[in-house]
Parts: sequence; structure tokens; C-alpha cells
Amino acid sequence: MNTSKSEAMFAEAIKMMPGGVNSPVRAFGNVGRNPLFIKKASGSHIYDVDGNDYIDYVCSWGPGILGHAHPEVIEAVQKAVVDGLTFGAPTERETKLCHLVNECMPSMEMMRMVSSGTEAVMSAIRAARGYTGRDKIIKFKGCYHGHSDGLLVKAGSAALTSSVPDSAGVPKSFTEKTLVALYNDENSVRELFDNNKGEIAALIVEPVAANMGVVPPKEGFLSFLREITKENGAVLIFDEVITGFRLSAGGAQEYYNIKPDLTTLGKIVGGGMPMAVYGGKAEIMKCVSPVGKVYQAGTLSGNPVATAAGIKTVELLMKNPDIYAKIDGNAKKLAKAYEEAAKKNNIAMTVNQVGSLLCAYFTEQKVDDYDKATSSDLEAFSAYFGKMLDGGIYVAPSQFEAMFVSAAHTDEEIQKTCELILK
Ligand code: HOZ
Repeated sequence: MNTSKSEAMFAEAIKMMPGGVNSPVRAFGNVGRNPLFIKKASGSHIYDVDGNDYIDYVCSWGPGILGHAHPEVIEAVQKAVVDGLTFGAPTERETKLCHLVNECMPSMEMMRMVSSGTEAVMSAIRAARGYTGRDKIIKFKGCYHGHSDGLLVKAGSAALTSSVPDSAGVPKSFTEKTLVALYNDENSVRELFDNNKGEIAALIVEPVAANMGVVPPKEGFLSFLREITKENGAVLIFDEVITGFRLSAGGAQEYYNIKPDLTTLGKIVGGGMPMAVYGGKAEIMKCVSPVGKVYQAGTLSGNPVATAAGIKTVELLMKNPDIYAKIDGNAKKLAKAYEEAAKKNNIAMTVNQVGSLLCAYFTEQKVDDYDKATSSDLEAFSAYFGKMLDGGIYVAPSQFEAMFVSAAHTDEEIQKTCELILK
């Protein structure tokens, strides 16, 4: 496979950007390769600048549930663009998107649009603190909620593979109100609530942890979180930046039938444009400025082009609920292929799959938390990644990211992927 143009572009990029990239995981740092520079993407395929064509299971880390450059989404964006790129003033589209989100996730009675998942989470936590008048929050080891200072504690995603669990540059005092519990471990949560009575503003969780690979919640874990937060007067925040509109149109909260107090959305809700949302109980959201005293603002918040892409994407998902059975079924086929390949080649492997999210870990342990996820053999992962890439399949260049299946993946492509996995 010729990647000479990508190599040349990378050599230039590293002079100008740390690692040559604008987000660390893209640097392919832990898989012994240099990143591919992408020219375009369409449907289930992504094409690099050397003309190589890959079946894509990164899907821009989640937004591409309909496949890349869906014609109806592109048309909506093109129509919006000619009227102007940004106004910094209200548009009708923002309210329309709010109604669609509320229809899918009734727990989101009121909401705010921002520009990234990081911003959504940061703002939701501020709202929870303003509402409760308390300072401490609980997060889970291995759950990733963006790169704001207070949340870069035992985070997942690239913070796992870069071997810097807690980022440099974050003052200790900024994270001292962030308490860390163990995912899927009820006792660890109970202990934190018991030891910090009346002090916890919020508990934030990825309902399916998808930044340490893919780790589903144990049965009853999410309802336990619902109960204990209620008992302690703390706000339950579901970080659905990945799971929102992916596990179902109503996200993980519909999939597991749990109603959080606040939710953060990103990725799919912007239809591939930089947009995210936070929202939930009106009583809490009314604490946000200008109604309440919790400040949050942004020039590009509720951007007219991003809202056009988001509206069309959400409408298409709502109109075509069969998509979910299809992508779930295809993810199951892939999971089965991994399991068969592991058996055939006598490789220690555990496969986790929830809806269209999946992850194969190179470990024989059942992966239900951070420590087990990080027991995966990363050299074996690198070898597997190289085999897939050379075979024309683009999967995340990190063990601790999910594999995303989209509605654009055809049966033939799933079959081709299964065959390569089994090779
Ligand atoms: N934190 C994102 C993955 N979980 C980063 C995605 C990107 O590099 O675009």
C-alpha cells in the first residue's frame, strides 16, 4: 500500500502541530504507524491522499451513524450555508432541533447548544453545581468526559494510551473536588456518597463506557446510580456524547430505560458538524444565564449550519428506526467473527458489543472495568490494527476506542471485514 503522500504531509504537519494532529489519538502513536491523511469520505468508505480506499469503522469517532456525506445532510448544509455561516443571534432552527431532541429524549426538557462534547460536559457540571450549591462531583475511572481541567482525572480515550492518566498543566486544586469511583462497582460509589454527605453536586457517567474500549454497564448498575443520586440530592448526568442517538434514537437512557437529570450530547446531534448539547430537567436548566446565575456562552453556539446538519440527521434517524436493528445486527456479526478468529488462532480475546459499538480486547478476562480493559495486550492490538489497515479496513488506532458500525455498511462490507478478521 503506497502511503507516500500521507508520509510527506505528516512530515510537514509535525513541524506545525504537536504530533502533527489536532487531537492526540489521530497520531497513530501507539500502533507503530504514521497517520493517514484523508482526502474525502463517502458512505462507509474513507479515502486517503494516496488514493487508498478503506471501509471505515471509526466514522469520525461516532458522528457518522448514517455514513459519511449522507446526501440529504449535505443538501441541508448546502442550503444553510448560502444564507450565512454564523449570526451570533437566535434562529428558528435551534428551537426546532431542541424539539427533536426532546421528542427522542423526554428527560431533556430544556437545553443549550454548544460547540463540543467537552464544552457540553463542562457546562452541565457547572449547572449541576449552581443548582445544588455543592462543589464535589463523582466520575468513574476510565470514563472520558472531554478535556476540561476538572475531568482529566483517571480519564479514558487518548489519556489512556498516552500513559499520562492525569494531564500536566492541570493544577491539583482544580481536580480536588473530582472524586473517582470504579465503573460497575456499586460499593465504590456508595462509599463516596457516605464519606461526602451533602457535598456531592453530581455524578457523571458514560452509560456505556466507550472511551476505554466498550464496557457495558452491569445489570442494575445504572438504576443503582439513579437511586443513590436521588437519595443524596445529587444530579445524575448521563454523558451520551457517544451513546446519544447511537444505541437508539433515545440514546442509552431509552435503551436502558433510566431517566437522568441532565444529559450531554455531541457527535451525532451535530450531524458531523461541531455541535453539542446539554440539557435536562427544566428546574436545573433554569439556573443557566440569563434566567439564572450559572454563566455559559459561545459565539458559535447553536450555529446555523451545524443545526441544519443536526436537524436532518436526527430526522433521518427518527424516520428510519430500522437502522438500529441493522447496525446492531452487523455489530453482532463482527463480534462473532472476532470470537471465532480468537478460537481458531488460539488468541486470548474478549469482545464487548452494545448496539453498534464494539471492541475486541486482547485479554482472556471478562472486561467490565478499567483495570481489565487495560490488561489488554497492546502489542497484539498493534499487530491486528496493521493487518486490518493493510487489508483496507480502517479501525480506531487505539485499543481504548470503540469500533462504530454505520447504516452505510453493506452486508458485503461486513462480510469482507469478517473474512479479514478471520484470516
Ligand atoms: N476523544 C475522541 C475519541 N474518543 C477524539 C476523537 C478525535 O481525535 O477526533
